[in-house]
Amino acid sequence: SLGSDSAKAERMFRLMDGFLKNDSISLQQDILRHVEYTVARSRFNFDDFEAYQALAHSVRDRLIERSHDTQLYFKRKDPKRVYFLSFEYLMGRSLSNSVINLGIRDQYADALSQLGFEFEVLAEQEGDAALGNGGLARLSACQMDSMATLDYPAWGYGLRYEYGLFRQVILDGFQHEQPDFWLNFGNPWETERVHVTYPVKFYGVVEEENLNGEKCNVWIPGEVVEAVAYDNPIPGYGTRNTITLRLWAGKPSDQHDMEAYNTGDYINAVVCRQKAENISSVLYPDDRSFQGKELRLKQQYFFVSASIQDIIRRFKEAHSNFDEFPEKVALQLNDTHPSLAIAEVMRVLVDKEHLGWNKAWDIACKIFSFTIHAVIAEGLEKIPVDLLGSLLPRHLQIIYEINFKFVEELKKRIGLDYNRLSRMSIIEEGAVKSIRMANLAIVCSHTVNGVSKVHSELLKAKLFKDFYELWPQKFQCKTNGVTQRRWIVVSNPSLCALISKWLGTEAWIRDVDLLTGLRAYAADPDLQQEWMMVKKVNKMRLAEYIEAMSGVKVSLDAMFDVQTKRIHEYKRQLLNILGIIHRYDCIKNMEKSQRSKVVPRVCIIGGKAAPGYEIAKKIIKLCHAVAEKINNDTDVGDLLKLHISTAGHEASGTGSMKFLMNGCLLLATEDGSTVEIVEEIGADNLIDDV
Ligand code: CR1
Repeated sequence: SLGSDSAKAERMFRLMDGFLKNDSISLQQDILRHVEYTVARSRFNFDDFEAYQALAHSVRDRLIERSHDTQLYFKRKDPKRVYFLSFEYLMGRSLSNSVINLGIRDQYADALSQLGFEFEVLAEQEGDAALGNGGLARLSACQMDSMATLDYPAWGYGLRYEYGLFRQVILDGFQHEQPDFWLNFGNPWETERVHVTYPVKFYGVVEEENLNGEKCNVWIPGEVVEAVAYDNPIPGYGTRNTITLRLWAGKPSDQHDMEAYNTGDYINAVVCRQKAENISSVLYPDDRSFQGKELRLKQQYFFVSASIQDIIRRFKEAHSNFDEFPEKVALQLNDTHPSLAIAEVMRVLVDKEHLGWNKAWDIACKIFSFTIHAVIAEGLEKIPVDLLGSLLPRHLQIIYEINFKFVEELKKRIGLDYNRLSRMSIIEEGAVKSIRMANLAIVCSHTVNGVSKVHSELLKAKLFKDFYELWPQKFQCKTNGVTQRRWIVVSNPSLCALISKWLGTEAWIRDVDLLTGLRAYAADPDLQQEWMMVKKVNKMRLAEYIEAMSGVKVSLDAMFDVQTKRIHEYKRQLLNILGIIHRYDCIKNMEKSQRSKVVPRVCIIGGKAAPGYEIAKKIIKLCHAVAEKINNDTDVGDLLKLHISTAGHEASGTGSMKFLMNGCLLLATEDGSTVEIVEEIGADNLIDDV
């Protein structure tokens, strides 16, 4: 036993090295042990992939150790915990990130080379965990890294999709989607917690019962699915703090088909059990258009219900009174996707814990905060009342009740302004009566934030003006960021080495503001030369990749002009292509003698289109058609119909930050987070006119 006082626990946590040693011999032994016993290959005969698996398992051991210590530490300290609820996480690969954050990258590289392997080569064996669509999902991943690094007592909750974002295959210039069964070769990073499971209910009816003279609602479900936890450790950089991303998967429940077994329909009962797993099987690939699909709603409730049960279980282990709940629990809603959590918390507190409506609502209003990532009203989720009522009958009642009380209160504040009342109502009347999830989230949350200054102002002035006028204190701005650990240290090791050398410290890896220290050397010709070398070598790597992928040879002396992000009309890939066509035309019409003055360019456009988004798919085809024309330089083609979207639709944008921190120039409009970026880098580093 470590004793009970928290100071002792803290000391243990700081000093404890764990059982595993990180010297070269210990690492080699650990890797070989995993080759032999985990991967079950002979330690005298294994290939790169098996070596990667063993390596990953040895890293995982170290993560697990830290994660145990972290949990023990926080259990004893009992701080307020932050729970980040997100429907999507784009974690990508874990190996390099983990060993860098653990501070044992070099030790591993050395150990592997003693065994005749190269770290970089094995790292390439890892697949991507692509459990998300784009910016929102990568932001979740960056936030987990930051919370771990800043020693937060944080948890991330989400869904363990079996199929991540579809793989893009291009045939004849057209995008085709293929399933991303990322778990095919196993996932060494996760731990299945067979004992951390919760029943999640669907359908059925609500009945009123009498409990000690009080009326109380009992939900009798029509279907029960079990949620099982898969834990993914997230190590902080330069700290032992290792937090957990807990992802839920669907599992058949013993409760729901006993009936079928009893009536003898054995085969059907087994088939039915299998269906439960479908809940978490596939990620929806549309990042902005909302469709009222039942499966998606089921997924949302499934992960929300399991997470809330888990959070309340943890709270109750240490507390007997819900008065303390708001001091111990903060729930961050990442967009509207998890906002059913509000109704679920109310249901648990009212129907199961019997706190009474007012007390439950008071607690709910103290624990939730809400991040909005959308710019336009069409991007906001609306759930048809009929759909919600059939899938989650009790939640519909609760949302009606929340709305009734809210509208009554509102009438007292603003009078009988029916237009405004109907705009602010959580329920939207109309052809399809539906629940406005953003309104629900705003009504209950103590803070609401946009993701850049422009966006946050827009929320106050347009999208949620009525709410801002009612509750100005709720509205905040939290400009997005990306972690330099992923986007410089992992992705650009030579730039990382350069920065650390010139700053004389690695402290910038924790504290990104220290990068401004480089300004003092910006004019130093030695730094400039080293910087150019780093860029050149990276360009060579990219050129090799382009040739391997597409067969196109590109010049290293050309300027690389890159736009990589989801394909959307508002992101203006079309404008980019038209610009390319224009430049092509100019070159064609130029005197031969003038051509030497043109800066050669390699234009690179990358991104996936949602499978049902026709125009985005046509943009992909256009890209390929233009590329084929230009790369083979025949005559300039047909007339074009065009649609150029306007600025003002990007809530923040995070891709540009990743390029920027790797020394790229930015060609952008002062929209979204570009405004804050310019504040940091100076207007002279923004090109908004070419
Ligand atoms: C926004 O479009 C922003 C990210 C992260 C996106 C983008 O501008 O940088 O969120 N929204 O905040 C989104 O993916 C589903 O909505």
